[in-house]
Amino acid sequence: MLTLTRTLNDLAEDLHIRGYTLIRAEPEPEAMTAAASVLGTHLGARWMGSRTLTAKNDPTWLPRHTEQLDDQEPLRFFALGCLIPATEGGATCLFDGRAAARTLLAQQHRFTSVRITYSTKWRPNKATHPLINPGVHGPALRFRSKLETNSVLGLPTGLSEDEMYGHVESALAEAVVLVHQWRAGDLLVVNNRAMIHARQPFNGTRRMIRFRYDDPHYRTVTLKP
Ligand SMILES: O=C(O)CCC(=O)C(=O)O
Ligand SMILES: [Fe+2]
Repeated sequence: MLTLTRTLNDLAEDLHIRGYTLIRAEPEPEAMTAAASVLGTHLGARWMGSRTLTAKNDPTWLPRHTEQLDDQEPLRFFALGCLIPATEGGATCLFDGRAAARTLLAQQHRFTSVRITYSTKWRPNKATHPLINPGVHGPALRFRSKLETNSVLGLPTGLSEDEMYGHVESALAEAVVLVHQWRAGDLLVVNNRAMIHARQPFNGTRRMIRFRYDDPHYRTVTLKP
């Protein structure tokens, strides 16, 4: 029989296997927070840090990244909700970091020795992560595109830093799984240990709400089991 209603277990399975899931809610902060809370509780999260992000006319890409790489343990999950979509562009793109890791591991270079130290302009935290990390569903990338706040270690002989970035970016380009064009009310939940994300340039005002589960630096919503 065809079942059209999705259960919390279906959404959790999407996150673990596919790497992301999508919920539809009313496009206002209370409804989005309620939806993110129900799923977060089901996933075993204890709290969320919630923040509204409003921006206008950004002609640049937000570079491909794993969320919160300046921490030793990047978040397990985060969610992005759309309150007002951009008038043009502004899609959020997801890349499967497990597929990209497999592509890199099949190449002749020894990417397993590569590590990158990440910092940001916003706080003093700093952490070093192997490019390829073991995960519950096999090796997965932790990565942020080349920035001056990245510092690369452990390059194998014969591979320059720019060549390393080039190989990683092309492995990610092959592993794109979602170019999400936002509708008001979409809540996209992402497995941050499996996926890498980025955001297209956009025109118009774009208003989003972001939830980070178990963010050690920010707790605005306590989740009850
Ligand atoms: O706005 C988006 O689509 C992504 C935002 C994001 O990745 C971030 O704030 O870290
Ligand atoms: Fe992000």
